[in-house]
Parts: sequence; structure tokens; C-alpha cells
Amino acid sequence: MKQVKRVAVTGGAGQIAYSLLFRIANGDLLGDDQPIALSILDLPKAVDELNGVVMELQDCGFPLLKEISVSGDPNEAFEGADFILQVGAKPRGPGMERKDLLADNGKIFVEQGKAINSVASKSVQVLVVGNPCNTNCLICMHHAPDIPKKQFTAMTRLDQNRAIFQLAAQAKVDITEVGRVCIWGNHSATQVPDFVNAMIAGQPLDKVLSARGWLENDFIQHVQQRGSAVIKARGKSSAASAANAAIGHVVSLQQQTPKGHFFSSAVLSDGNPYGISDGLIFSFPCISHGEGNWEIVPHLEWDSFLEEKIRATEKELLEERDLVKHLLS
Ligand code: NAX
Repeated sequence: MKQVKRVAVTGGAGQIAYSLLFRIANGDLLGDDQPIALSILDLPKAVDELNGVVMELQDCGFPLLKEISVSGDPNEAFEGADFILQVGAKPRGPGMERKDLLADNGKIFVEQGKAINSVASKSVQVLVVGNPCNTNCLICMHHAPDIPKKQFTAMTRLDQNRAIFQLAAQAKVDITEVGRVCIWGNHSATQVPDFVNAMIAGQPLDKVLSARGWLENDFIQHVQQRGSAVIKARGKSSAASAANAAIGHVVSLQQQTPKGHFFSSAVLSDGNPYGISDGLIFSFPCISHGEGNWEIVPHLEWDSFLEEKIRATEKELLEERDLVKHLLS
């Protein structure tokens, strides 16, 4: 029997967590032979609600779930954590400006970063999902100076999955035929879903799908606006698909990436091979050598269309960083 791994999830009473926790407990995150201790964090006022989620987890009888704890305090919830999935964040309220959201959520990630630094395992892998996830991740990392920076990532996997679906549907091929689809930059409306380097059935995309007009306009907008389209249709934001993406993100980082493949992850841009400014959490095409040891895939080509869009998402991330510079000193 393997040693228990401690997995902490924040925002445990929220809707993404309601899908995510059950999949983690089922073994989808770390494998079907890995026993797990789940530690669930939410605001102190949500702890009663969390107890209901705990009852449901207990009632599933998951064989791998050896322990469940709930807390309203990150210093308690992150104690000894091997993985932390930071899903909890404050939603954007009516009339709230982006800078207010950044500042309010930034404070959460200052507190949680400090707690990670003090009590989590030094080899903890941290995934930030709560928005604005790139900049939240930057803040969190900054406040956990004893944890290697490479262990912090933010999620653009849902955007990648959305892009793959759109390309498969347009090319009328099975979804498994679409590969090497990357999201560049920020998880926001400026994100850049890359069709230039995508492959379909092992061939460059433009050999199979000659639809440059659709790709430059409809495709990019579909992916960028998919979150809003889900809210419009469902009356609530993406939850099960976000949980699925978080699982996919961690699995991709933990396993060795098969040759010729890559996945999107927002990671620290320092020393990146694409000339993006240092000091940002920027989504790149990545491979993993296993156990969270990722590397940015070099030498993907940018045409002038892609380059212009990538510079715009970089600019947005620089502006976001500027808006929270008081939290990064
Ligand atoms: P919910 O509002 O359903 O749940 C959020 C939970 O976080 C609530 O239970 C709340 O009490 C808790 N929370 C707030 N502040 C907290 C704190 N300081 N410590 C611990 N818990 C805290 O939101 P949900 O739909 O679950 O979405 C969660 C976050 O994911 C949002 O920020 C959302 O914007 C973001 N998303 C990110 C995605 C991505 O691809 N990176 C996609 C999906 C999603 O939009």
C-alpha cells in the first residue's frame, strides 16, 4: 500500500469543488492505487455547508479516501499538503471593476501563499484555478519563497479542451484526432488559442481544415467566450468541465508526456524561449518529465497574426501585475 498523499482543495463549498472532490476521491487525480487524505478549505461561514459535502463523500465509500478534514483556516488546511488545488476565490460582483477583483482576490492569495510556505510539504504542487488565476498564482508564489517556483501553475486546460472540441467539430473528425493545441497567455478574453501549430490526424491543421477566416475569427472567439456562453445557457458558470480540466492539468504534470505531445499550463515565464517578459504566470505549451517537472516546449512558430494576439495577452498580464504591485513587494 502506498503512503497516503494529502490533497487540499480550496473553495470546497463551491460548484467546481462539488465535481472535483468526488473525482479526486475516486482516484482520477493521482491514480487508482494512491490512498488520499482530503483537506477541504472554505470561508469559516461555509464550513457547515462543507460538512454536508463531507457526508456525501463518506456515503460514496471511496476505497482510496482514508481521511477527510474541513477547515476555515489555510494554516490548518494546508498542513503537510502534497497537492493544493486553489479553486476558491471571490466572484466578480455587480459594478466591480477588474482592479477591485484583482486586489480582493489577491489578498486571499497573499494569505494562502504564506500558509503554503509555513505548513505545506516543501514538494507541494500548487494549481491555481480561482480567477484571475494567472495573477493570483503569481501573488501566491511570491508569498511562498521557500517553495520552488516551478511548483506553482495556473489553469488554462479548460480553454485548451474547449479549443480541441471546436477544431474537431469544425473538421468533422473524432476529438482524439486533434493534438498539439496550445493556449498562450492569460486565462481571460485575451487568451490565444493556437491553431497555427495544431495538428489533425497527425498532419498540420491547414492541410485538413482550410478555413483561415473561421479560425481567425469564430474559432478564437468561441474559445475566448465559451465561459460566458455556458453562463448564458446554464445560468451558472462552468463547473464539471472546470473540475475535469483541473484533473487533466495535474495528471499531465504528474505523468511523463508522450513524445510529440504537449499540454497548456500557465507557468512562470522567467527565461522562456519565446521572449515573453519575465515575472509573469503565462500559459505556454509544456511537457512533463513526470512528478511535476515541466518544461516549456521551444520552437513553435508564430505567424504575424498569432504574434500580435500573444503580445496583447502579455500586455494584459503586465497590466494585471502592475495593478497588484502592492501585493508583490
Ligand atoms: P463558487 O462561487 O461556486 O465557489 C467559490 C467558493 O470559494 C465558495 O464556496 C466561496 O465561499 C469560496 N471562497 C471564497 N473565498 C475563499 C477563501 N478566501 N478561502 C477559501 N474559500 C473561499 O465558484 P466556482 O464556480 O466553484 O468557481 C471558483 C473559481 O474558479 C472562480 O474564481 C472562477 O472564476 C474560477 N474559474 C476558473 C477557471 C479556469 O479555467 N481557470 C474556469 C472555471 C471558473 O470560472
